[in-house]
Amino acid sequence: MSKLTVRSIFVSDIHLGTRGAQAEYLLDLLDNTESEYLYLVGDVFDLWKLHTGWFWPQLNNRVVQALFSKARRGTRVIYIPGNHDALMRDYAGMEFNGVRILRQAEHVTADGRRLLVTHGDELDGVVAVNRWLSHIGDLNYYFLLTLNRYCDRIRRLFGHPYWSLSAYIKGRVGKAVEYVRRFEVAAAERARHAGLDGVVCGHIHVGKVRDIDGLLYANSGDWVENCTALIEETTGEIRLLHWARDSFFLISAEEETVEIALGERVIG
Ligand SMILES: [Mn+2]
Repeated sequence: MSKLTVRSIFVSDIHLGTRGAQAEYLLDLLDNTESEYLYLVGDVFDLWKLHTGWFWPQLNNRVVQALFSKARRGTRVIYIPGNHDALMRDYAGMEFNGVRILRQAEHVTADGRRLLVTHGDELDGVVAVNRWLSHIGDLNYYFLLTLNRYCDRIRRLFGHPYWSLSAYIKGRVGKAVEYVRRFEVAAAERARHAGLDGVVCGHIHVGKVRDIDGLLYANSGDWVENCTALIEETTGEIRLLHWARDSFFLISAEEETVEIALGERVIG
């Protein structure tokens, strides 16, 4: 099967090391795509979990191997650590097996736009309502991820594709919606101050491509709740890809058989 060939791929917030990481879907993306650039836009590893509940299945090693193998075969792999893997920021400027580590980057698209690539946690101070709320948010976050996992397991049992409970709840909570909006505006402002044409970031687990007062705002989302990535086409156009929903390679062939099987069970 031929691979999806694009100019660039941006992924972030994979949170390898937690049970919530959807490594299987990410591996599927890496195996079925080819690109000139691959940006890892932070929170690739969840080092906050190193001391409590570190979860590292064999699948995670395959993800890491897939990244190195892409670098070996000529993809320019750039790793910009986030707040959950901030330890890796100490290695900014260095290169490991062809993977370049940077604090932030400037990406020039095929159509000449200059984009700031950054994880986005540096905006927390600008955006957060208050510190107390952000701690509550973090507790909620891990709780929701756990709930999400059980929800997904039950859905799988009934043959439903992956769906994120926590993403659903977040989308409907007023405060969270307001937080997202403020984050997006602050990120775009940052690009404007740097004299650039837009920003590519992650951190808030809400994948999106939108225009904010003439600036491009692009968020690659996450691989815990939504399984999204940003791709840059050879024309320079940037789009959000929902890999768990739209992946021809993973879902489409399976879904049909599942439905038939369920149908038979209902009739029987
Ligand atoms: Mn983050």
